[in-house]
Amino acid sequence: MIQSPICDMLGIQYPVFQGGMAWIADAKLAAAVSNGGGLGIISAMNANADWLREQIHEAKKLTEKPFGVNIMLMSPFADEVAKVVAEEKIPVVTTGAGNPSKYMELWKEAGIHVIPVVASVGLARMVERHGAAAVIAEGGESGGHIGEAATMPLVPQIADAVSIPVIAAGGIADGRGMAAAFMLGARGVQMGTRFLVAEECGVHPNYKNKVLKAKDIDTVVTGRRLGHACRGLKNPFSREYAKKEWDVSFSPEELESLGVGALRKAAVDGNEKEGSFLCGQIAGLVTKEQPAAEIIRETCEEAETLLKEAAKWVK
Ligand code: TUI
Repeated sequence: MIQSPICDMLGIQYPVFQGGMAWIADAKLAAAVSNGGGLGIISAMNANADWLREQIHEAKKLTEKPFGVNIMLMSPFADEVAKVVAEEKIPVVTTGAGNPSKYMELWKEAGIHVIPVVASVGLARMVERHGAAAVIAEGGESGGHIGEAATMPLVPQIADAVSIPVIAAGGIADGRGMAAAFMLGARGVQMGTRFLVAEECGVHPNYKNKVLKAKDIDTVVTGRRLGHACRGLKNPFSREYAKKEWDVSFSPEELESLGVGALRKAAVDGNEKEGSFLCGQIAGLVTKEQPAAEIIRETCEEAETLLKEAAKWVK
C-alpha cells in the first residue's frame, strides 16, 4: 500500500487524482474514479452555475466517497461556479489556467481543501501562503493548457519550495510514472489522458480511438502567440491553427475565434477534422480502455512494486 499524506488528508484510498478535463470530466467519470479509491474531479470548464450544481448533485447520487471540482480560472463563469462549490461544500477544489488567490478565503471558510494546479515555483509559493492544502505541479507534457516547464524539473523544484504535499501531473499514465513522481518528491499523481479512455468516460468514441492510436510524437502545442499554450493531438484543426498562428496576416482576434467551440466539437461531436483533441504526450502509452477502478489499482500496484524493488540498484 502506498503511504501518502494526501490519502489521510482527503480520506481517499489511493493518491491518484483524475484530471479536470474540460468537456470530458463529468459526474459519471468523477464518481467512477472516486468509487475506485482515487479522487474523481468534475470539470466546471466554461459551464455556468446551474450546470455545475446539477453535475455535483448527480455525483453525490453516484458515490458516497469524496470527489472534487476543477475550476478553470479563465472561464467567464469562474465567479459564479466559485460560489457554487462553497455552497455545496465540495471537499476538494482544484484550479487551473490562472491564479486562484482571490477565491481562496471563501473556499477555506467553507472547509474546502484547495489544491491549485501550478506550473511554476512562484505560484506554488503564493498559493501556499494563501492556505492551499497541496499543489498539483503540472508539467508541459500534459494535455490542454500548459506552462513552460516539464514535469521532471518542475516537481522537485516545487517540492523543495513548499511544505505542503505536491501532486505530480503531466506525462504520467502508469506505475512507472507514479514511482518516478514519488522519487521526485511528489506524494500523489494526477492523470488525465489515461482516464480519458476509462470505460466510464463519456467522451465521444472517436476521441478515445484517437488517443488509443496516438504515438509518442503525435501531439503539438498551439496558442503560444496568444499566451495560452495548449497541447493536443495533431489533426487538420491543430495543423491549420499551427500554420496560421505565426502568419502575421492573422490577428490575435481571428486566431482566438478559430479555437471557439473546437473542444466541444472534439469531445461531444467527435469531429475529427474541426475538433481540438486535447491530449498529453503520454498518449502513446495508453492503449486500452479499462474501468477507472482498474486503472487506479493497476497504476498503484505497479508503482508499489517498483518502489519496493528500487533498493536493488544500490549496493
Ligand atoms: O487548465 C489546465 N488545462 C486546461 S484548461 C483548458 S480550457 C482552455 N481553453 C483554451 C485556452 C485556455 C484554456 C484546457 N486545458 N491545466 C491546469 C494548468 N494550469 N496548466 C497550467 C496552468 C497554469 C499556468 C499558468 C496555472 C497558473 C498559471 O499562472 C498564471 C498566473 O497568473 O500566474
